[in-house]
Amino acid sequence: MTGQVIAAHGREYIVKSEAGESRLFARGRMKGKTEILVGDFVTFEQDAIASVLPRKTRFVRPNVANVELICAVLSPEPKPDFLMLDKLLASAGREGAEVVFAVNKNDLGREVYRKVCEEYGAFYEIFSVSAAEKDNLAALKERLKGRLTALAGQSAVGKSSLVNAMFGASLKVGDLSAIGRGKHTTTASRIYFFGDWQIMDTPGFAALETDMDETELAEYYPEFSAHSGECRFRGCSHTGEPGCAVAALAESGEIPEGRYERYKQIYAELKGRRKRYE
Ligand SMILES: Nc1nc2c(ncn2[C@@H]2O[C@H](COP(=O)(O)OP(=O)(O)OP(=O)(O)O)[C@@H](O)[C@H]2O)c(=O)[nH]1
Ligand SMILES: [Mg+2]
Ligand SMILES: [Zn+2]
Repeated sequence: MTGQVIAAHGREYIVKSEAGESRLFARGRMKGKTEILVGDFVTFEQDAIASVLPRKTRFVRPNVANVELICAVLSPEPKPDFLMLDKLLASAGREGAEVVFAVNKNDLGREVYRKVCEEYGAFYEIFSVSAAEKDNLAALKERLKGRLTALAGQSAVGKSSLVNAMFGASLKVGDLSAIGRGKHTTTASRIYFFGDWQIMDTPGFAALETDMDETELAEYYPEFSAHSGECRFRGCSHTGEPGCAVAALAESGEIPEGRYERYKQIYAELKGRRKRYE
């Protein structure tokens, strides 16, 4: 039998298949020691998972498989962490997953939405929504239809609240006192099925890991890739070489300066990490 892992609790997995939902265990000697992730398609016999089928995509934070669309959720409170967001976008680019933005809590103001539109609007679709006031949710919901979609973003931006408001679900939502204390309300990723929708609610994350090589990073910046042939040196890393077209466009404001500054920061982080492990 084949099914999809919709939740994991330690060594126990909930797998959805034609037979409904089953509680399964990882077989002691599963071939190739593959980790089993939420989103994985697996084969199973009786109560044991026998193998993990090849993945379309794989993310490290959230640690999930086969997500095709990421809905990056942001809010005015807690304030966006753009460095984390850019890492998420780079990971999505690398995995070939699509991204849309949901700037939630627009009942608290729209400055964040405006800033996000300025920096990301040229390449990403951005929805201004409110889970609390059910504002603009129909448009967002329509966009998420038909493929495995993960809501991702910092803790307390309202990921679970959005699932509840869009689908009439009753996932656990944090109280306001949790904001800023680093408390996670959702503690594990899980897939929910609502008719044509497959929605994965994920815990907020505090850091983003990726095994990306720094030399790939620029490929996942749509605003850079059109210009990378214009740099003086082939294989320009866009981190300070003379005659760098990307740096010049950041200087003139054609490429958002924040995006460029964070690019250099992420580049340095990836490079430092690789050096340490070599
Ligand atoms: N004002 C306002 N508050 C909201 C809105 N959506 C969610 N909240 C509040 O934000 C807080 C966090 O909401 P959650 O849905 O638990 O956030 P989360 O992103 O799922 O958080 P984690 O599960 O910890 O990752 C709760 O107090 C919600 O009531 C909104 O549209 N407007
Ligand atoms: Mg949550
Ligand atoms: Zn360059």
